[in-house]
Amino acid sequence: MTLQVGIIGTGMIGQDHIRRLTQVLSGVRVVAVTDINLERAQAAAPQGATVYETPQELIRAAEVQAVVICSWGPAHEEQLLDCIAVGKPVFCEKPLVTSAEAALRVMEAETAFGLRLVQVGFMRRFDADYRRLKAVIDGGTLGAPLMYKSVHRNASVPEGLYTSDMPLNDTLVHDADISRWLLRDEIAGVEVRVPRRSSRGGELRDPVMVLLHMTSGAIVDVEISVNIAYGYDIRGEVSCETGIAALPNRPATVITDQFGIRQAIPEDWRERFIEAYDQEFREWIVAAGQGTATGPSTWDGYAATLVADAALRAVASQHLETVEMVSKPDLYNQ
Ligand code: NAI
Ligand code: NAD
Ligand code: ISE
Repeated sequence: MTLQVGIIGTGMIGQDHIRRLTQVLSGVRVVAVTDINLERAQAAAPQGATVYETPQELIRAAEVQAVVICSWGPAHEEQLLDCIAVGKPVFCEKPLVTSAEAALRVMEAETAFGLRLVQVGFMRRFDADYRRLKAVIDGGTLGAPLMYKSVHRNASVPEGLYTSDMPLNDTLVHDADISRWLLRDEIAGVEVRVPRRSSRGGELRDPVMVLLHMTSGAIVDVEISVNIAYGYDIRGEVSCETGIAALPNRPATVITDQFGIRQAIPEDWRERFIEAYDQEFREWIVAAGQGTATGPSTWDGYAATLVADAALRAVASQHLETVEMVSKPDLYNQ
């Protein structure tokens, strides 16, 4: 069976996901696209796909069996609620939504529907290195995890579009999610420290240092730097009771020339997580073909959104801000 998919948002990641769904993965076909900027949608549409004028029309089209949302974060809530209203499985890029209240509205709609329909784009959970790291922690040979160091560096971010809130409500969501998943823990509190500002980002608040206080007492420190020039560098190291487990350095061609001996670093998220995005969609296609969703859920999107909200409060207050979750609906325990 071939899953017929509609894409909402044909910007950077929308175009990259269209490429993987048309040229890399099997069992799927992009039959529809839309974007608030219709010219961009037309340019990105694969051969034979229909360009719809609005997300509402695309979501309701009979030919569309499942939806991929790659619009910007503030547009996600309405598009998710629309997919749930018609019972279509939906892959939604992170952040799920941009406030805890919006996340609760999506959760309410999905639980009322009674079946998981939403997978959130937390692709790190599908990365082979993160999966091997988690297997070591879960195996228990190193004892309980006590601390986790997460380094999240972007070479650059789009000037003017990426604002000072975004290290905390756009970028940090990946580190928040991977910490909960790796440590099998929830985040109970957030602190933010702002060091000397990088001159490369002008007035942008960059870098930031975030402390996530986990329910177990474990502490996660996150470095977010979004203008570090040299590349897209993602690191992670878990300190346990009797040892340490860390993500490996990525294998890369060794170049020897007049500047010395060196290995290339990924330019951006597209390159670093290329296999992880492929794998997240492989798993999504299987579940969506059965009319449901697996993987990172609305609950996980809600948790990350709460952390983003707390981080924004913490950067203003310079105090520890607590995170309080509603009780977990049964739908997300299955
Ligand atoms: P982008 O700005 O390049 O593309 C977004 C596209 O959505 C634009 O073409 C825009 O015109 C369209 N759009 C916005 N609102 C819309 C609406 N209401 N209806 C239809 N189209 C709409 O942004 P980018 O970088 O592609 O990011 C898109 C999403 O993907 C964001 O949620 C972002 O957080 C996420 N993302 C995730 C990454 C990951 O590693 N998982 C990496 C990059 C982005
Ligand atoms: P982008 O700005 O390049 O693309 C966004 C597109 O959405 C644009 O084409 C825009 O016109 C369109 N759009 C905006 N509002 C819309 C609406 N209401 N309806 C339809 N289209 C709309 O951004 P991007 O970098 O592609 O990011 C898109 C999403 O992907 C964001 O949620 C972002 O956080 C996420 N993202 C995730 C990762 C990741 O590593 N998982 C990486 C990059 C971006
Ligand atoms: C982007 O939206 C992503 O999700 C990337 O993975 C992240 O590194 C970047 O900072 C975000 O802006």
